[in-house]
Amino acid sequence: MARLAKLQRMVKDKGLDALLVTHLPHIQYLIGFTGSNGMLLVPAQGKPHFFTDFRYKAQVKLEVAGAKISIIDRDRNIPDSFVEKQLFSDYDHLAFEKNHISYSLYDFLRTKFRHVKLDPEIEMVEKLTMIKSEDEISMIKQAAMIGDKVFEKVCEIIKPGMSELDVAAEIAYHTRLNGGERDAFTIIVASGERSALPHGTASSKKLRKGELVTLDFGCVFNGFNSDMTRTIALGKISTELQKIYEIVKIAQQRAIDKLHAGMNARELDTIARDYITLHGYGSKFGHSTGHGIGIQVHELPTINQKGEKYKLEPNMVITIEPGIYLEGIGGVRIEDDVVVRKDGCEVLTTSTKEMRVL
Ligand SMILES: [Mn+2]
Repeated sequence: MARLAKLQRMVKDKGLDALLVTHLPHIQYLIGFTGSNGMLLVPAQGKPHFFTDFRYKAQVKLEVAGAKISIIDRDRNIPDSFVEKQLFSDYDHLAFEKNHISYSLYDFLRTKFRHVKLDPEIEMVEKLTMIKSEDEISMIKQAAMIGDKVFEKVCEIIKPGMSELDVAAEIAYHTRLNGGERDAFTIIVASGERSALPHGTASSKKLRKGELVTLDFGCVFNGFNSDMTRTIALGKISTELQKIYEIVKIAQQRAIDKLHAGMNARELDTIARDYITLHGYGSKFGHSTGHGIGIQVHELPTINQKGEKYKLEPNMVITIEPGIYLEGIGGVRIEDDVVVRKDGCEVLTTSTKEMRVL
């Protein structure tokens, strides 16, 4: 309820009549609904109104709190009911989630409610979710603990001859056994040359001795995500791969050591990036140092060179995940989830970052 009240205050402060929330993770965050179809109208004043369909008639009674509920019959759809109920008849300004609306819905609103000014909102619920409560942090912490257990287990299982898909299947299986509701995203298992692909989802390629294997995975626990990456070695690896491993490990640790509330996201990115650049691999680290994490795997703030506008505040949860990728050779990435604290940070991912040679 506190979340909805905060959002309603934001809607009011912006001089809007209401915000139409169409992004399902935002709807879950605001009222608890976990289904796959729904829209939530959050007015500046009065009770929020949630719309879904018949499939969720019983489920909403169990899940949804803080909103009036309308179940739409099978022959109609949610936007039609906005017209039938004349929902926006006394509105001047209706905001919508710019990054989470279909063109057809936008066009429908525009043509059916010509008297209403439609305001594209980019980062309204996003800003609300950026700062976590201690309860929310404990969910992410438990999701991260599941990740650590899965990593331990998978290290016992991994061996040359298995395919990347075999490893991904073990990660998914042990995630469930340890209480993860689902994978946070498509599991990345990238071995050998494929470890130079920052987002190399598992393939049928078989693992071989002398290769690095990057495992990047996460899970959802009570609606909150974790995200971790470890790169392991199968037997003896080349001197160059050992070298980039050490550089990434130190760059990642330096960012953790220097992180504290009050700095901005760009400064944090610079700490990891400068170390990698100093050692000659700046051009091989082509992605952000990290991102916010919570009800979604990727949230605000984004930790990169454009992050000056994001001051890091206590109780933000972010990832720190620098990497080096050498095309045709291999790559390394190491990622932890951390909570920004006043004088430093709390690292939620506890698996060792010393190179594991299996
Ligand atoms: Mn990540």
